[in-house]
Amino acid sequence: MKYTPAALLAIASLAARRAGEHVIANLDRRDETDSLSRHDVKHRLDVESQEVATATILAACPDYPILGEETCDTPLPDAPAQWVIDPIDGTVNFFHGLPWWCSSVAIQANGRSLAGAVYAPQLGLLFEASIDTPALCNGIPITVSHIADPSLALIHTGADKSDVSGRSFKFMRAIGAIAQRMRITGAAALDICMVAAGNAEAYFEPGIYLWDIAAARLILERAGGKCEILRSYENYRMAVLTTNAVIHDRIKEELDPLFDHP
Ligand code: LIP
Repeated sequence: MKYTPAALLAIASLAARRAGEHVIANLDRRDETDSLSRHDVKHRLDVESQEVATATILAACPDYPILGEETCDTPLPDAPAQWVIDPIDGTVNFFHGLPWWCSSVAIQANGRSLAGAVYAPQLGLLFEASIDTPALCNGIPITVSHIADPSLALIHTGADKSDVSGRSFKFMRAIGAIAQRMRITGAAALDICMVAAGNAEAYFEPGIYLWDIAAARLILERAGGKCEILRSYENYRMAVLTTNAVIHDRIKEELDPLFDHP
């Protein structure tokens, strides 16, 4: 590849920042939705900020295709690498005015993230990492926590938006029983960055998408954490467990058998 990880990270960070800044510049359009459903919102600014991120990437690196949440139905050509964009992760939060959302951009090769950035403009947080640079939050190195006892762990989770009935709650019940406290904050990339920064011990979700985790998982791994895809489904959907690494096996032990229970 002709780009260094540092160069790819600079592009990812710029694209994530520009996507987030586009949203901030248009906060007065928070009610402009393309569709509203019981468990989801498709927002006009999602589409626009993906276009902003795409234009930023293509200006600096026209060589690889781009998988974006808003265009995920378009098949991508075979290529040695691909960019992955989630223009607004936490769209439902954003729609309601909750500042807990972010823009996420990563580049992947062979399923592995090489560089990624997660920008939460209303929280003033920019998380970044590449395969040969450390995980940073606002330029300062971050590391995972050392809590090894699940009963002292803060565990973030979320309700799979394609099934917020039985399945998600089965896992939530188990997490509630294991953890010191469970948190459902509604933006997977930020949940994972919280684990990376040592502000939580784990994040699990039974149905999440590649664009939600592509950048954050690298940030977590570079901060000393562990990310494991517990199940893979079609259309870029998966069940994912991310932890501070020391607690990983004990949480997996509790959650993994639940996939096979009705
Ligand atoms: C959302 C997540 C949220 C999760 C939903 C969804 P979107 O992403 O980050 O935490 O529970 O399943 O995927 O749709 O806001 O980009």
